[in-house]
Amino acid sequence: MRLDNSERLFARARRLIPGGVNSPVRSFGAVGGTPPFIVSGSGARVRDADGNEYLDFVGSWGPLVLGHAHPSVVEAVQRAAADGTSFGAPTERELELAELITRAMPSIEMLRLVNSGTEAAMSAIRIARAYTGRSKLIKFNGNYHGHADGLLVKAGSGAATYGVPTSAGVPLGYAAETLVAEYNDLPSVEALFDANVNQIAAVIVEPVAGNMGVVAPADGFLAGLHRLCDDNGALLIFDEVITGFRVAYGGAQERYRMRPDLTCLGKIIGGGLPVGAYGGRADVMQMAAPLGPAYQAGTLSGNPLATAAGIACLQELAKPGVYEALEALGAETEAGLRAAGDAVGVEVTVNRVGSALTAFFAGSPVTTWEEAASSDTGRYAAFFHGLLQRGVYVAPSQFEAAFVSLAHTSEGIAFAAEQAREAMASL
Ligand code: HOZ
Repeated sequence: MRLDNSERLFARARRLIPGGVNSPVRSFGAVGGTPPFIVSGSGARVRDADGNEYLDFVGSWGPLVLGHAHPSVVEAVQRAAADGTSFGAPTERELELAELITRAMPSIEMLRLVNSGTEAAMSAIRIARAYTGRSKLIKFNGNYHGHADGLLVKAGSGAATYGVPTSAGVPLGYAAETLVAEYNDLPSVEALFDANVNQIAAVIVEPVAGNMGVVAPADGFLAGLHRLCDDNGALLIFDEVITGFRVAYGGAQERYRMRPDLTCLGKIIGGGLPVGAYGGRADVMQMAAPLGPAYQAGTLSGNPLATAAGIACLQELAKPGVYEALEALGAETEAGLRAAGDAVGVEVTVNRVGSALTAFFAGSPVTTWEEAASSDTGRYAAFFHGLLQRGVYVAPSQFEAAFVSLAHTSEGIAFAAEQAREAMASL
C-alpha cells in the first residue's frame, strides 16, 4: 500500500499545524507511521489521497451511525446551506432538533445546543455548580469529557494515548476542583463524598466508557452513582457524547434505565457535523442565561447546517429495526474478533455494548482503567497496521472504540474478521 500523497500532505501539515493534525490521536503517534489523508467517504468505506480504500470502523469517532454521506443527511445539509449557513438568531430547526432529543431522552426536560461535546460538558458542569452553589466535581479515571480546563485530569482518549493524563497548562487551582474516582468502583466515589462533605456539585461519567476503549458499567454501578449523588446533594451528569443515539436511540440512559440529572450530547445529534447539547432537569437548566445566572453563549450554537443534518440523522435512527440491526452487526464484529484471536492463539478481550466495541490486547477481563491500561499497546499498534494494510481502518489507539454503522454489512464484517485473523497471525 502506497501513501505517497498522504506523506507529502502530512509533511506540509506538520509545518503549520502542531503534529500535522487538528486532534492529537489522528497523528498516529501511538502506532507510528503516516495517517492516510482522507478525501471521501461513502457508506462504510473511506478513500485516501492515494486512492486506497478502507472499510471504516472509526466512523468519525462515533457519530456516523448511518455511515458516510448518507443521502438524507447530505440532502438536508445541501437544502439548509442554500437558505443560509448562519444567522446567530433563533430558527425552527433548533426547536425541531430539541424536540427530537427530548422525546428520545425523557430525562432531558430542557436543553441548550452548543458546538461540540467539549462545550456541552463544560457548560453542564457550570450549570451544576451554579445550581448547587458548590465547586468540586468527581470524574472517573480514564473517562474523557473534552478538553476544557479541569476536565483534563486523568482523562482517557488522546490524553491516555500520549501518557499525559493531566494536561500541562491547566492551572493547579482548576485541577484541584476535579476529584478522580475509579470507574466501576462505587466505594472510590463514596470515599470522595465522605472526604468532601457538601462540596461536590456533580459526578460526571461516561455511562459506558468509550474513551479508554469500551468498558460497560458493572451491574448497579450507574444506579449506585445516582444514589450517592442524591444522598449527598450532588447532580449526576451522563456524558453521552459517544453513547447517545448509539447504544440505543435513547442512549445509555435508555439501555440501563437511568434518569441522570443532566446529559451531554455531541456529534451524533449533528449527523457528524459540529454540534453538541447539554440538558436535563428543567429546574437545573433554568440556571442558564438568560433565565438564570450561569452564562453560556455561541454564535454558531444551533447552526442551520448542523441542525438540519441532526434532524435528518435522528429521523433515520428513529425508524423501526435500526438498533436491532446495529446490535446484530456489533455482535458479528465481536464474534469475528474473538474467533480471529482464538484461531491464531492471540489473547484478546473484546468488550462490546451495541455497535461500539474494543479489542483489548489483554488476557483478562477489562472493567477498569487500570485493566485497560495494562493492555499490550505495542501489539495493538502492530495489529492496527496489519489491518490498515489489509484495507480495514480502525482507531490508531488501543484506548478508543470501534464503531459499526448501518452501512456495514455481514459480508464486510466477515471480510474484516478475516483480515483481523491474518493481522493477528503475523503479530
Ligand atoms: N480521541 C478523540 C475521540 N475519542 C479523537 C477525536 C478526533 O481526533 O477527531
